[in-house]
Amino acid sequence: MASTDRIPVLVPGRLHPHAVARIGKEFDLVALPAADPGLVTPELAGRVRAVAAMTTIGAAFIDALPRLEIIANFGVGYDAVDAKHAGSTGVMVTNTPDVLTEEVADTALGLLLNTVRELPKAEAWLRAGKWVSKGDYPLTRATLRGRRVGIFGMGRIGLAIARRIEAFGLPVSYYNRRTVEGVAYTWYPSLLGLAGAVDTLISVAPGGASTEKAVNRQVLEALGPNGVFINIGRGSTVDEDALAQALADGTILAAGLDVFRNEPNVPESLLRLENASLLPHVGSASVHTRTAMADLVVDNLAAWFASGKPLTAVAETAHVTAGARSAI
Ligand code: 8YV
Repeated sequence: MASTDRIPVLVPGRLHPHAVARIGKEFDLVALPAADPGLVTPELAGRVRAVAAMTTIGAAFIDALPRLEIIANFGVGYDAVDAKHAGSTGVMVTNTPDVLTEEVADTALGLLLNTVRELPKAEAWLRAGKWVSKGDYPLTRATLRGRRVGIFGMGRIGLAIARRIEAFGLPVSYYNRRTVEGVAYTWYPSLLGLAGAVDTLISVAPGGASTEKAVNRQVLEALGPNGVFINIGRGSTVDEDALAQALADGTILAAGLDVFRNEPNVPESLLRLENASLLPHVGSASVHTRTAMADLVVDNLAAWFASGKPLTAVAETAHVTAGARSAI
């Protein structure tokens, strides 16, 4: 196999240290403070062939790197990368599916339990000495028992969550634009239809224009006063103002959120709610899984430069072949 240690791989902004270390060993690592086309010198433009990133990669940045062949995104969600533009200019984009599926599904179930059974608040009660001074933690208003669960986004992670929900003894249905082959769970042709049929909605939906604020006032009203909303996908899929309002006025019972529109900033309207369980985007955040994601980022680069075929291309660039960029 030809050596790749002279292939310049640009890392704009922060990236997982294991990915940075491997890129430094296996490629010619080029660090840039941010993915800003204004920072691309003619020297960089003339030689960078790959980008490895967990930040926004816009069309202008892609265009500023005329020799760019591949963008390896750290994360299964790649809404921060303009993959459509990349695909149309012959640039491959890869993401990190599979290696995080079970971890994110585990977190989703933890968040659901935290939300419904108030476990973080019960622990805070104990730590504050209230078990001694005031007695038992109050019985939780909500329970998982008897719930019907709807999943918004039945992809790999959605399926892994559904399997866990089944093990908890609860029925599962889902909304996707199309039915998922080989999946026996009940499909609803609209998110509103799903929300009306269940009392627990788990969003695993990707970000982007097609899901922007999909979870809105109407959907929350359909979920109803016993409704629990969980978001492990992307904050952009939720109208956060409508959600905060629905939680405050009893339109729904509770919410558990791992993702937010403007991370790491969480709206004050959500922070002050007692019936919102909030996590700082930790869905995949274990040493084990983040290391596996970092490896997949670099393995995609290695596969691309060895064979012209990455391991996990995103749909928008599945057609891109090696040499496509220079042919455009
Ligand atoms: C990471 C994620 O937090 O994979 C994703 O899409 O949201 C998470 O696993 C994120 O990619 C880190 O930037």
